[in-house]
Amino acid sequence: EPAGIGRRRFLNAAAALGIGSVTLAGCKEESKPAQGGAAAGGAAPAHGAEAPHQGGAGPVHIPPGQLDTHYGLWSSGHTGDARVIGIPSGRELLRMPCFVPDPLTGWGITNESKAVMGTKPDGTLEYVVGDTHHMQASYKDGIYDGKYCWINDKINARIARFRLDYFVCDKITKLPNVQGFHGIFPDKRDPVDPAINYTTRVFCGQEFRIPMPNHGKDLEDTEKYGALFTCVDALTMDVKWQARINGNCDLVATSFDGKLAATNQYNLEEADFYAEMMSRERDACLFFHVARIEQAIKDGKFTHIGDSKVPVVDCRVENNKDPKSAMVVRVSVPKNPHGVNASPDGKYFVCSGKLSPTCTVIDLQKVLDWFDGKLDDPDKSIVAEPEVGLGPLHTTFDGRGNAYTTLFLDSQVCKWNIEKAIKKYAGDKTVNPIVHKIDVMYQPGHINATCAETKAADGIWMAVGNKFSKDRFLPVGPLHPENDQLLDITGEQMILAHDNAVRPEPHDFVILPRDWLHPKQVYNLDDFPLATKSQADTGVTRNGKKVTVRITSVAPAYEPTEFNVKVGDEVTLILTNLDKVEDLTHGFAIPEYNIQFIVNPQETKSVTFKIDKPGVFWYYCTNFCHALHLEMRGRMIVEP
Ligand code: K7E
Ligand code: RUQ
Ligand code: CUA
Ligand code: CA
Repeated sequence: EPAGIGRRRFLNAAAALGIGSVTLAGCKEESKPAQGGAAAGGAAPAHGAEAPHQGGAGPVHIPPGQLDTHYGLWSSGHTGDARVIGIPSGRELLRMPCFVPDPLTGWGITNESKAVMGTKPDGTLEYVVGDTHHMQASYKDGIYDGKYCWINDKINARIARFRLDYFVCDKITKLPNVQGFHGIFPDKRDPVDPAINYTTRVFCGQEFRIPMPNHGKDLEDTEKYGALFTCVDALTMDVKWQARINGNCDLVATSFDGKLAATNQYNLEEADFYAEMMSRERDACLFFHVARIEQAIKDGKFTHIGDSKVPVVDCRVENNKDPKSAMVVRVSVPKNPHGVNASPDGKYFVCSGKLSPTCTVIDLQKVLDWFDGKLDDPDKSIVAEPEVGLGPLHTTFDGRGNAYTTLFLDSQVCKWNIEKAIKKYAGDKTVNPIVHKIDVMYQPGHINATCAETKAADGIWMAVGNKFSKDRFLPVGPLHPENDQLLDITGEQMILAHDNAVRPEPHDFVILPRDWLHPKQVYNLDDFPLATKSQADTGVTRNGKKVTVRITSVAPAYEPTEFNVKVGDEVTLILTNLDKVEDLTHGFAIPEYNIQFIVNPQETKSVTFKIDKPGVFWYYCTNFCHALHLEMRGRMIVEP
């Protein structure tokens, strides 16, 4: 028995007796046919099951033929990509490759995806690993507009954008002079132009301090070490500017009025080792005045680092002491905070304590007052510091004035009321801001409720990403799945509704109603410059050793069904799927040549490869498409 769960089992068994019928699946009807009398018979299962979900958010089980009510956009951690999860079912609907190759779609194999990912001079991929943490979507008028979402790669300091019409990655940008790129957040409107009420910037935090520039000199000169807060243009995906800061960045938040961006900082000590990183009693939440930074750049007040062309402004606090011109201000937060999250009413940022059992609530109007010279001490913008429990990491919101913070060490979620926490901090000892705590399994990190960081936060479902699942799933060897749990938060008390095993390891995610997205399910042939629009235009064209092969697919056949090339040729093979029917995807694989990809209806993809093995190679369809799918193949005939 894993240590520390005995108490859980006792509590859960007691709760189960009260309800009278409990099933392993948490859904009585569903498990009846499969499990017979044993599961439905009312005996509490031996191993830690909860009562069936009976809250106000609706059923968790989505019956066959029915659709989920929400989309979940999920990071995949060191799997290096992103996923789309149906909520509330927890079903994984799609893997969205970005930073690492994916043989299903041919990501990292096709020329089009390699152009997005970036290649070395020899044509191979620049990077084949990735570590995605934070997934955030584009805004308009304070809610998601369904256009884009972004995700970070912590390993190689890249940011990827996905188009949400096709759910594909269309751009990847590398941040210069950055290591340990962690938090990201899009802005929600422009700080100056009221007509720009949508996302045009994405802010990116650098966690690891490195020499600036990191060219092998200054390896031990801590004065030369620094960290950057980077602004990426959301539309062009170019890096707009960077801000040199003290300490480090971790997570990022933006205000609804567009004026402020912030990052929590846990290494104000500027230390290289964890023990020293914990030496200060308080670290900080660092606020950026976006309009002033961009004015400074217009005024030419910037430098460059190394050979990067990106303008870098000086946002170190010692050079930003005058509130009237400062681009940055530091609000102190207890020891080594983690996530920073914006409340949906637009008023507060909440930093989670991590090493402190508290959350720190910062009033954004008061931060703006400091920048206006109307508040003498930036710490006077702190309006609450409720004690929530051990190891607070991230906070989400229900749109009804409550916050929900994950407690990593306590393996709980704490629901607390923001206004009550403010009253208590102001001196009213009679109020208790803590509303409810619930056990989650186990060690939760990220948390997000439906539409929580939008003006439409609705407090229906809340997902919690647990870093350990221990005994919650069938054992599959030493690597345990992780446990994404779904909670119903419509009532006063949270109700645990559903466990969902996920491959390690998701960090952040957002959940939005399904009608906020408008995906297209068939491509437009005209969007692909290389498209072969008619079967008559297929075939081989040769230019010396460079050979272009144009192929089309119409179920159940390619056109042509064979082509000839020679050892030493460099082949560019362009495949257009002329099928127009929704869901009629074909695959394309060539044995011994490391070629595999799919083409969706009306899509075109290309691959370029060197011919080095003579013989007959059957190219074939990998994606079951027709009764004659197995017959959908052709010969690549390679002459010596
Ligand atoms: Cu968002 Cu997991 Cu990268 Cu917190 S970090 S848990
Ligand atoms: S054959 S649809 Cu790959 Cu066994 Cu089956
Ligand atoms: Cu085309 Cu299978
Ligand atoms: Ca610290």
